[in-house]
Amino acid sequence: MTAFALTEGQQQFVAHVRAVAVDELRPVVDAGEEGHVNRELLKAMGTHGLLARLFPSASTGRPAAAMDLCLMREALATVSTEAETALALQGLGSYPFLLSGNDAVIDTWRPAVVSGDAVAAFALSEPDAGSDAAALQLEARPDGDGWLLHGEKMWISNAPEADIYVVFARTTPDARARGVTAFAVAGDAAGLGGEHLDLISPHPVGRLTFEGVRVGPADVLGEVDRGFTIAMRTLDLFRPSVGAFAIGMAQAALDTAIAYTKQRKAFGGVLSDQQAVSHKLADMATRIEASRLLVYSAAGAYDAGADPAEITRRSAMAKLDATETAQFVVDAAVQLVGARALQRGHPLEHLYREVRAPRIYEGASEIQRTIIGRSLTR
Ligand code: COS
Repeated sequence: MTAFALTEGQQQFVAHVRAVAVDELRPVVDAGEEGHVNRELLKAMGTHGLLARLFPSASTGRPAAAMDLCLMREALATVSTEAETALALQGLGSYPFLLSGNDAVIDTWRPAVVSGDAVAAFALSEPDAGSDAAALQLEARPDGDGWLLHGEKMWISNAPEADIYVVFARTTPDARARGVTAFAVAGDAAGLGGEHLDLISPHPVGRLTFEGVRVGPADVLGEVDRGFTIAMRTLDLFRPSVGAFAIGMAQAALDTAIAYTKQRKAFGGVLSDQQAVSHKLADMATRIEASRLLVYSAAGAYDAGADPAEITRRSAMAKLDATETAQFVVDAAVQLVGARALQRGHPLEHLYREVRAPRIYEGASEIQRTIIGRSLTR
């Protein structure tokens, strides 16, 4: 039995993604407006084949490759969190269409999201329905053969700038998860409005308002009243990759802390000679490696078509462990580097703000524990 390792092909892919990120994407990130959708960045990802790698083919039965998604997110995160986030949001917004859209929806949107010409977004959360997603209230009122959407979505990544949204709306009142339908809504639909939200770490995120947005039967993804499952299956794929993002950030923080403590003179030697420092670095590295393996095993289970309950449990474990690990590692790195790390513009200052949100979005750590706990006692 050998230790787990990426295949040679995967290692080459990671090196390729890093090189693309350094040479091609970072300059486009720098030219963009912080906290807003960077369309040139998405197009560059399309040109360099990263989006196509995420959605390899509609004919595989699985419209996405989880391991490739995780490797890309981890590699991009070590270079540019902005590039990483742009890839991830495009994936999250597009996946429900590719998973459940009819042929017309897929034919219309797939080429544009893979080339990076269309920006996609996933609209589930509401002001009063975050962790309890089945409590969502955005109303789909029957209107002829379709519906009119009324209500609000909150903390929606890529909103209000996206070109295409998957919107989860209530088609049957008081039915919780069994009364939710997923709709495709174009960004320029009449009655759709929104505004940007300002977070501690700049992020393209916003609020959406729906005042009688018309959707018809052709816009339904999957089946009426069965949309909640589409949201959950989407999160099953993306949660391990949130873990991969977190691990990429944690690795970047560890690398920074190692480089600094190896050369920083103190107490007649360098900082890393201090046992308190070297043991802290050891804990950081060990926890990163453990989390990384959980992420890869969750992604591997998804790609291998494991039992759905196992995919869900591994996905929750990977996200929970990796995002909590990343918080610990980034905080520890700040502590080791000291006051310099607090200065605006220092890579650790950026990571310290950036690492916080993944413990909340796509299911807070508490929700991941609920999912894991239920799977153990079901
Ligand atoms: N895959 C497929 N179907 C799933 C599923 C999954 N992973 N998880 C749940 N479902 C289905 C269930 O099978 C059930 O279907 P039936 O009614 O047909 O039996 C339905 O969805 C409801 O499931 P459940 O009863 O478990 O729903 P709960 O309201 O108790 O809780 C949690 C579900 C807490 C897991 C869910 O609300 C959740 O993930 N919350 C966090 C939401 C989130 O991540 N928000 C962030 C938005 S994106 S930034």
